[in-house]
Amino acid sequence: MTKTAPYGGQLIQRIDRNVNIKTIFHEIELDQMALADLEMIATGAYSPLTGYMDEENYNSVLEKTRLKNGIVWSIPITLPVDERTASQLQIGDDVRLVYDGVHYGVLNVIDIYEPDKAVEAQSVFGTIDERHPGVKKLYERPNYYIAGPITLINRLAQTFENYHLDPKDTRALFEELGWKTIVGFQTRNPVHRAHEYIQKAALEIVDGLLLHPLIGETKADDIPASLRMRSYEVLLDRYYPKNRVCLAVFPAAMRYAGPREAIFHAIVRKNFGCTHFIVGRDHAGVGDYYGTYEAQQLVAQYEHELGIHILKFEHSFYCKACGNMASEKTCPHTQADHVLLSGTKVRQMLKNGEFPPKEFSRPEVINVLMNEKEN
Ligand code: ADX
Repeated sequence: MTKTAPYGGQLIQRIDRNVNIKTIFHEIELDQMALADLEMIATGAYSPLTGYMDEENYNSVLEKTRLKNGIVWSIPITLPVDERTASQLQIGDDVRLVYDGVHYGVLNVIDIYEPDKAVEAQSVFGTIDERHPGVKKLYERPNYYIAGPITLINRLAQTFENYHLDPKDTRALFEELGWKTIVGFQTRNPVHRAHEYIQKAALEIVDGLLLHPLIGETKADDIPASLRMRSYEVLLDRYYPKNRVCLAVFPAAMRYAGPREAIFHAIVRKNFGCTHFIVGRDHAGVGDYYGTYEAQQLVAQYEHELGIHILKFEHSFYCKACGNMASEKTCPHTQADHVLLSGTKVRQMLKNGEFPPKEFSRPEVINVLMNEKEN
């Protein structure tokens, strides 16, 4: 095992392919987010959670950013169902968890409750504005929550076969490689030079880098995971030391909860065996909902309790006068010398067949984004 203990002390393992579901009458149809959460709970990525949250834990997370046992937790992990399904279930029932006709899990019902979504939106996202993709998603999901411990009975299809590593696998790999300090990197966007810069800056002070792109559900206009993974492959091939980087996928859905999601992302990467975690500019943010360093500030409040070092990076860019990647911390020049592009601007350029500058993104990556079709 690596030196990092799983969050809460024990790596949760809830996979059992031999559960007999023939006698289980009730069934819940999962959505993509709940299905991904099922796998994340079962493999220990969400340790110490053993199931979808009951009302007490849910309220505690919203009000105090803590589970009811007092440990820090920032994102509600819930299983929404419609009113009809909720009315047919009782405490103590076993339920089959189904997605697209396949049985993936079972759950023992310990709680059924109706959330106040406005309260949830305000606590988690800091807004009730339905243009926010996380709030929109929250309101689209059904209105009752079912809680209880789960067991995963079937593994999900693996889209990126060589890159699916459970927390127990990354932990074993780090041990085998002799890495004592590992920095985790969350990302949902195509890799650019600033990402590369902060990853490599971190790599200067730790043994290994876990590149952990999120491949679960994202908002419609984000770049598809298949292209992002392909970009990483070409980049790693040419610009990263092979023996110091592990590329693996993070199958959960994106929440776009900015500061609260940064805490969640750090906890999860601790479970994957990371000792350090990068939080840069507007981590897990969207639009103008969060300040540039709000995520860093919130994580800093809880860092000593999380048991993972947070590496906070300032907004980084290429500076033409420096002839280097830099940030306000290291560069004396003005914005006129800085190559700064928003994600939206880059998406627009790609759409129009324009090549973003090589100071912003490696040409190899742009080639992938422009020329390859989504899988
Ligand atoms: S995120 O939603 O997963 O946070 P993204 O993939 O863009 O989006 O970012 C991955 C990580 O890199 C986050 O920690 C983010 O704060 C950081 N980051 C992205 N761009 C920059 C930048 N230009 N300077 C510093 N940090 C950045």
